[in-house]
Amino acid sequence: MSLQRRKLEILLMSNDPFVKNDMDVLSPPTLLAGITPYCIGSRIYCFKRIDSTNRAAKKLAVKRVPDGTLIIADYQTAGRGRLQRSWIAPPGSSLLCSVILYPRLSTDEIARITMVSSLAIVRAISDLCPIEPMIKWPNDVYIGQKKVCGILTEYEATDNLIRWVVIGIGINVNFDPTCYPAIANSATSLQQACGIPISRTALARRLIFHLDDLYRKLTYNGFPELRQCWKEHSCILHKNVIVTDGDTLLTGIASDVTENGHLILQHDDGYCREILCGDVSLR
Ligand code: BT5
Repeated sequence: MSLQRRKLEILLMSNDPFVKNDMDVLSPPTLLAGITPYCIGSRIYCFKRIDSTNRAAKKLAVKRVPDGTLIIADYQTAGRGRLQRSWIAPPGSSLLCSVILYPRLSTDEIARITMVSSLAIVRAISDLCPIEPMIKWPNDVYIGQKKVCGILTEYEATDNLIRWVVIGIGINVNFDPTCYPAIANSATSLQQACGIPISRTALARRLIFHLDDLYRKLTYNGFPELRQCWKEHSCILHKNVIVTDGDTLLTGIASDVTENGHLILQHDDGYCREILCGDVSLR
């Protein structure tokens, strides 16, 4: 049986014994049944409706809740991306969550957290769907030319040392982005890409598993191996790109990503520049 067909069958029958027919009810017992994470999901809060899981997570993070605390919601009234851009997700259609972490990292290394998260998302989607998602630096996951997931990493630091990090993750699962003019041409969902509905519970469980695994590796083994894996899933490396950051527009080849997750942009004259943040599109 082909890999694609096997994955589709897993999806349809929900081979995961802890995922019942009720595909869309996210609850702590179901999310953690049968798995014992090292950290992620140490505590879980599920909301039907919330302003933003990141906003709630940031309030909890300052109270030093357990490392790996997860906040998950069916609907956000004020979901957002970077620079206060809004995040579109109709009720019950998406995986919307935030994870609170207390990593021993300096602020220079914060992008590692976003990179580890995007790799976990790619693995979680790949476990369930017969598609190959790719990572677009710095914080997006794409299927083909369209965005299926965005990550919003926020943190607080003292003296260059991170006190807490919140990783906000929005994955488009079961909705048709073409119904939303703002993202009609730029977004996709797992359902749209696979042609069938996907279990949010199964996806959340795979995400907890992979994020837990990769965060443990980051903590104990460091970043080099993870960086290599991340690079294998990048959709911009070695391509001609345009990087915009505010009014600044730069062009060149996305030649590498550094140990700290910064993009190396090689200009046409050969000069290489390290980029810390921005939006990238293919040239
Ligand atoms: C992001 O920002 O992509 C990060 C999005 C993070 C959302 C999660 S949901 C759970 C948690 N709680 C929150 O409040 N946020 C996080 P950025 O790179 O700035 O991209 C934002 C842009 O993506 C918007 O300006 C739109 O153009 C586009 N966009 C909005 N909704 C989208 C969607 N559902 N799918 C694809 N693109 C979308």
